[in-house]
Amino acid sequence: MKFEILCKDKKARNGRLYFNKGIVVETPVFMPIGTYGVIKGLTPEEIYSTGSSLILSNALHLFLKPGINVIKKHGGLHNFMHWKYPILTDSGGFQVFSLSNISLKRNNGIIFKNPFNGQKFLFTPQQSINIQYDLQSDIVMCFDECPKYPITWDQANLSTRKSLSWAIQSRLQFDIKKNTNALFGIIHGSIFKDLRDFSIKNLIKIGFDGYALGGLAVGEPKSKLYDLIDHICLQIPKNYPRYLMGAGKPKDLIESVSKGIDMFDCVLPTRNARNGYLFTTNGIVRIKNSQYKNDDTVLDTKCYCYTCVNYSKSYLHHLYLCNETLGLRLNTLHNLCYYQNLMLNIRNAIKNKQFETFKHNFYLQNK
Ligand code: PRF
Ligand code: ZN
Repeated sequence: MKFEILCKDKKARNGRLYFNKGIVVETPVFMPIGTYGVIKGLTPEEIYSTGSSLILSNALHLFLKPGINVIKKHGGLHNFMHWKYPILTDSGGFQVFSLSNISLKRNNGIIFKNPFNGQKFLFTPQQSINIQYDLQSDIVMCFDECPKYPITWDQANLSTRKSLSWAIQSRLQFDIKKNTNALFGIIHGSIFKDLRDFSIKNLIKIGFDGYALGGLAVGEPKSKLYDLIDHICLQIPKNYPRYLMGAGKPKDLIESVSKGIDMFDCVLPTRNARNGYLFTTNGIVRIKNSQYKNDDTVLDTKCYCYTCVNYSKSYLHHLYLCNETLGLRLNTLHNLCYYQNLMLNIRNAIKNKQFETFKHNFYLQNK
């Protein structure tokens, strides 16, 4: 994978990620999440129709279910799930805590209880990198620890050093495997700027194909989040992609782009869609509300997705109340389209050197 910056508007960047087989992805980019190698309810053709061409999946989840040997037999995750475009895989360090309540931290990895069969095992950086290799992931993430918020400086210091040691081990294992895809380092340090600086400096010394901002959007105040993003972005060498992990309210995307972030992932558009919480250019629509029972207008007049072209809010309301699978699918399609349109508008605003105006107008329309 190669990265190139096409143009800048102040700190906001429009660039390109070049992948194998000539696939090009423009940045800033939003990656929908397909944890188990599926974006719930959608076929790959439908995912692509929303404007998504880089998706995220999770090494640990796929390792547990269906197991890596099953996917290896297919020659990797792309073949297994019939997805022709690039895949970024998260390493599992963050996911262990959401999957199991029994996960003990150790210096060489995390002792983890498989929630499906109760077996305990040690999950290590080497294992994570091997799994991501077997998945044929286009962008491999280092194995890291995402500390909770808030923590003390001393706790954050230990955690940052552990993640750094795991980054060194991840880099080594990736090179041992002669993996020719991309490996991203993950910057940690909680809310402490000196620890963030220490993390960045050392990750740059090791050398990665891109740098992710980890341990953010975990409950810290927005002002802290934005200040840290700004502080961190200024220190990442400019010709490398910068990826903010797990943050994704529309305003967060816009604010982060204005500070120099190029890549995002978040469950928000897909998870909210399934809960009937729909993003539109006129604000949020909670489709279960009774006000939509007889509303024969479309969800979003400015959206040209399959849902908005063909269905009324009244029908989507009905599907929601029937708990109908089609409702989940139509809502997910629309929310992803909303997000990808937002990203397209962001990129166009940067190209036209209009990003500040775009941001201002977006805030006016989405108070
Ligand atoms: N590390 C990893 N994945 C993540 C995070 C992290 O810190 C976050 C933090 N918001 C989301 N996903 N590996
Ligand atoms: Zn739509």
